[in-house]
This record gives sequence, structure tokens and C-alpha cells, in this order.
Amino acid sequence: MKEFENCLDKDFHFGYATAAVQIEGAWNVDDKGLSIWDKFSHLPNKIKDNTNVDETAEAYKFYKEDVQLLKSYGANAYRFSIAWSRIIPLGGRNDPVNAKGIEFYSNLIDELLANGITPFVTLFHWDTPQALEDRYNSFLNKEEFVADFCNYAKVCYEAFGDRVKHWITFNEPEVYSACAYLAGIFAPGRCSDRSKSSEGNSSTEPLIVSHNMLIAHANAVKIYRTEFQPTQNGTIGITLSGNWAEPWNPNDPRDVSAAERMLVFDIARYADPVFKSGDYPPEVRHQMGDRLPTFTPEESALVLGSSDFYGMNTYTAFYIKHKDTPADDTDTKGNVVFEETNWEGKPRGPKSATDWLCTTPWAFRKLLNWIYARYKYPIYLTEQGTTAPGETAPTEDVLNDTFRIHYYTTYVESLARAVKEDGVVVKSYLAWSLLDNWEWANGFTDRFGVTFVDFSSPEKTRYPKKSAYVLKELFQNLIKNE
Ligand code: GBH
Repeated sequence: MKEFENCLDKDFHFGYATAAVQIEGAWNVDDKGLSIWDKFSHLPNKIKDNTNVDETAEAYKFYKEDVQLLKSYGANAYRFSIAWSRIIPLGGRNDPVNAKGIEFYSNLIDELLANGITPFVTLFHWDTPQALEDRYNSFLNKEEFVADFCNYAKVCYEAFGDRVKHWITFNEPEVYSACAYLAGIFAPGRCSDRSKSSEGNSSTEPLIVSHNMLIAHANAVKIYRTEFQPTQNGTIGITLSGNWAEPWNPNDPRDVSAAERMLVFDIARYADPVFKSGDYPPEVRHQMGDRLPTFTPEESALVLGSSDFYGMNTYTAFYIKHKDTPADDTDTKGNVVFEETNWEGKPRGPKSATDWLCTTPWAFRKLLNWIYARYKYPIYLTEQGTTAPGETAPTEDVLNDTFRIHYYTTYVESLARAVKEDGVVVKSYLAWSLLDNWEWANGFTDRFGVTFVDFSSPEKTRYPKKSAYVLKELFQNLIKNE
């Protein structure tokens, strides 16, 4: 990648991302409260390999070792999430704050800073305190939820804001709301299918939940901006999911507009309110009608501009074909068909060990351009990565992870092209993930780490994979020294 040497500014952040539920373990240590995953992962038939989150990579215990890994991988940034139920075990604004929970994250932040690593902190990566679910159905109750989330956010700004300068309120409103309230495969597992859940409405709840999430985000940002940003000088925003949509048949205008529509439903539905218009895109409103909540004028004004940057998670791409039948009332993707191959039988790309995920570097550049053209906000890439076929034991072959190396090398080249040739402004690359972790409904079966974790060993032994060193070298060459 000689031609792209030094194409990234000196202040570019390269590193790794994780989430509390997926790596911490220690579910009841130091007075932590229960999160919805502590309950959900123990229900029968929810998790592919019947595992739960009682014990994972145990990063709660081994965080110092993980900071050393980050350092040896050349990372200058680390994105982790705070478990709300460690900070406020019962979650609510009138519930006590847990000093031991604060101490843990405070120590982690200090350890990172002492090793030259900038913390990027996510306040919510899908682990609502179970008590708030029990009390008022968490996200479904706007007034209660917004007030409790703002209180929690404020406790975090107060405790960590002297050292944390990069805040992310929520991770992926679309993935969370669709998986937890439409498909019912994530905690709290609500959906219309009564064989899976005794409660829920897949038509309306996902939209209410993500709507209330945007409002909670905007309120928490307002608090940061008015009470903390003037003295703490940090930056705050939201991270959105989004995978590229490529027309199944580029010569069929119906597929071309279906692909564009998918991006609008999947990405712009969240990004337009925050970065562009303060409201949902008209075509989304048109299809969803009254299912979709509305913003009051005050909410709209609060949401618009409520992010200092565009937090972007992206992994792959799909071929998108138009549909001739009308949209059903649980559709959130613009009434399209997802295809594995295009009209000529061309596959998306090499297949990872995860069914939805293929290596599609060509799509990454297109998506960066699509997002930057529409919003003109600096982009923080906050997640990207892959599993690889056959990673079951830390053998020499597995640790020499050529599949993942190919993924990262080609994606990083796309990034460099988007920056250098297309002028897209990107300020971070945080790979998913530092460690093999607990991949939600797929349990431990999907290994996203650049570090192999032996979950059967008491020390949860970490084995670096070669991709970690390949990424280190790539970014050493891309980031300017001065
Ligand atoms: C991110 O979700 C998450 O932020 C992170 O926690 C996670 O570990 C990582 O990506 C890898 O998945 O499409 O029907 O098979 C991103 C998107 C969420 C996409 C779960 C796939 C499964 C449902 N992924 N989803 S399905």
C-alpha cells in the first residue's frame, strides 16, 4: 500500500472496539446489578451454543493484560462500553450509584492513558439494567427511560469526563431494535411470534424503541454540551450500523432504486434525523405510516445536530432486489429482497464463518462515499471486522489467520482510497474486535477477535493472531508521524 503512505492525519485513531457484555464476565462481582443479558442468556433455546454471559473472556479481571495487548498491537485508541448495571445496579435515577463499578472503569481508563491509548467510551451497548425492564419496559416508556438514561450518562460524564474525550451514547439503534423487538433474538426478546415471546409487537415496538433511543441520545448530548463540554472539551456522538446495498441487477432501475431505498431505511432513517433534517426520510414515513412515531418540534430541534461526528459500524454488503408485493407491516428495510449473488450469479465475496458476513471491500468505499456525501460529517469508523472459517483451537494455522488478514488488508485499502482519492473525512478505524468474544445469540461460536481466546482455560488465555500485527503495520504506514 505504498501509494497511500501518510494519507491519514497524525491525530487519526487506530485501535479496537469491544462491548461490556461480550467480554467482561464477572456478572455479579463488585455489586453489579443484572442486565437484560444476564437474564436472557439463561433462558432456554435463545443462544446457539447454549452458553450465557456469566463467564466470557473475563476482561473485568484481565483488563491490564488486554491493555498490554492493545499496546503491542500498536493501537492508539480503544473503544469499550460501560455496563450501566455496574454503575447503577438498579438503573434508575433514584437508585444508588455503585462506587466499585465506577472504580473499575476509572482504573481501565487510567491504564489506557498510561499506555498512550485514547479511550472511546460507549454508554449503551445493548445491556439495559434488568430492573428497568421489569419496572417499566425500559425503552418502551419514553419519559422514564430518557430520565434514567440521562441520569446514568451524567454520572459517567462526572466520573470519567476529565479523562474521556470521546463519547458514544448508543450503539446501533437499528440492529438493537430489530433484533430485540422485531426478531426477538436479542434481550429482552420481545416480538409478535408467540412461540418465541409472550409479549411484544414486531410491527410497532422496534420503531418506538429506536425512536425513544434517538430522543434519549439527544437529551444526553444536550446535558454533555451544556454542563460538561465547556470544561471537559470532549466530543460526543452516536454510532449507527449500516451495510452497503448493491443492486441485484444494475441494469434494472427497480433494483437500483430498491438498493438505494434499503440504505435510506436502514441508515438514513437514523442518520437524517440526527445529521440532516431532524425527521425521518419522507419515503420511510410514506411506507411505515402511523407505525412510525413522530417527533414533536422540540424533539426534532433537539435531535438535529445532536452528534459531533458520524459513528459508523460496517461489516459487509448485500445484493438487493426489488419486490413486487406490497410491504408487510413488520418491514424495516424498504420492502426489498436480500440476495447472496447478483443476477449473473456473482457472490458477494469470500464467506466468513458468520452467515450474514462476507468480505466486500469494494462496498466499504462506496458506503463511506454515500454517507459522507449525504451528511458531510467527519466519520469515526467505530467497528469493522470478520470471523474466519475453521477457528476452533489456537493452532498455528488458526493464528495465522489469512482469511481475516485478507479482509482487513482489502478494507483498509478501500478506506485509504476513500480518504485520498475521494476526499472522505475519516478520523478513526476501530476494528472489531480485540478479543474473541460472546457474539450475542451466536454465543461463542463466532470468533471476531484478532486475539484467540481459549474460553475453556481458567486464565482465558489470549493468543495473538497474525492479523493484529498486519493491521499494526498497515496503520503505521498510513498515519503520518508528524
Ligand atoms: C455489531 O452488530 C455489534 O455492535 C457487535 O456487538 C457485534 O459483535 C458485531 O457487530 C458483530 O456482529 O442478520 O438476522 O443474522 C452488527 C450487526 C448484529 C449483524 C446481529 C447480524 C444478526 C441477525 N450484526 N445480526 S441476522
